[in-house]
Amino acid sequence: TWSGVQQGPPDAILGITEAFKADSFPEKINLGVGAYRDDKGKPYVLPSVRTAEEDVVSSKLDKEYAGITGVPSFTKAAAVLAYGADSPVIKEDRVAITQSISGTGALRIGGAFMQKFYPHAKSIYIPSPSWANHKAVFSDSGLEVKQYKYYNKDTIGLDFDGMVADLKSAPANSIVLLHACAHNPTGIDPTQEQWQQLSKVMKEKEHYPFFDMAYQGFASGDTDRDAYPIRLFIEEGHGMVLCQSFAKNMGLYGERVGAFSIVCDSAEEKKRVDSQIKILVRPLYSNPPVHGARIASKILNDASLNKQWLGEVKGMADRIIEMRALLKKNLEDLGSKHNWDHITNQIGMFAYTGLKPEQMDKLAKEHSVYATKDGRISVAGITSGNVKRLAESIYKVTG
Ligand code: PLP
Ligand code: TYF
Repeated sequence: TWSGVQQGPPDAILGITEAFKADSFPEKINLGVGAYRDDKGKPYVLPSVRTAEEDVVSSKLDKEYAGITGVPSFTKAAAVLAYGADSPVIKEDRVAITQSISGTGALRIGGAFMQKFYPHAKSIYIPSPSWANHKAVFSDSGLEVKQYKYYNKDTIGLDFDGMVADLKSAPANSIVLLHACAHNPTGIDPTQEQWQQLSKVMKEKEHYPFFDMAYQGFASGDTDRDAYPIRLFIEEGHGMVLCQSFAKNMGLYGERVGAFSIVCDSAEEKKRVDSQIKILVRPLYSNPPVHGARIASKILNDASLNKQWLGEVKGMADRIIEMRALLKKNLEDLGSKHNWDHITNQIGMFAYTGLKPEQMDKLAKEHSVYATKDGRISVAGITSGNVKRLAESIYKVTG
């Protein structure tokens, strides 16, 4: 039956973990997948998550199904975290929101909703480059995926003029995917002034913002500051859809906790939109899992746990910033002639090193340092114990 099924390529990011596991060198370094590690290189379960989880378990709640849109105390708090407690969209009760299978599931519901209901041409523009899964998720949703300029390889920075020009030349009413903060893979975000300009261009062209916020808190260490573009666009009167992930900022990766929301014009419109989200979700997976959402709900709704969690998010962001500085310093101390300012200018979990695919190959083959071919390294995988050997390896392959 399946003799016609061709061998497919492995996931470009998750495949790296396989290569890493197969390497027997004891000092091997995995900078592939974007998952936070502590300074010992170990996965990190946030203490606030441990406490919330113990609380959830000891409450001995039943295991009944959640509603189609998930755990209400979670989604309500997730919306507040993103839009802000004082946001008019919260006060006027016009955000339709559903729990989702983490950020990816939110993107997939969003793709399906736009494909079914967006009244204009169903093209979505994503940045070049973007998270590799974006293209797959949106084309599987039946949207036409196009790209706008984002990265300037000469400056290893943002191609802001190219981005604006592409948004201006896209047909009016296009859907535009924007990384709210900590752009993956480049680690390069627009400044607040640039966001203001982007909002104006999007307004002029009547483009529809599709925000992906997978790293709220990871860029600056402050969840409110990282939500700046969301809140600015709301203030400027944009409608939007928003995908949230709690994989990174709560370290709930495998629990798959996320939310998808749509900002509507009124509470009445929200009700109608909400009914259609339910109709979309039902045949996809019926209803989402409850355990992770209960943990997240506890953290978001309990004042003292919330405060603790915000401190832990900042702790993760700060450790990453420290590793960026250490990597740059080690490269300079080795006498590298290259400019490594971008390592510390970039933000979030990833650094886009500017290394070529051949150099990345050498890093893996000759130095047992694993990361994606595009030169992206997950800074969260750097520790005070491996940064020196990492810098030496990068120095050797870049000269
Ligand atoms: N969006 C971006 C930009 C990401 O980097 C990721 C991966 O972490 C996701 C969405 C979704 O991740 P998850 O489905 O694990 O929440
Ligand atoms: O970019 C990353 O490394 C994260 C994690 O199919 C990830 O976003 C990578 C690939 C994938 C799922 C998650």
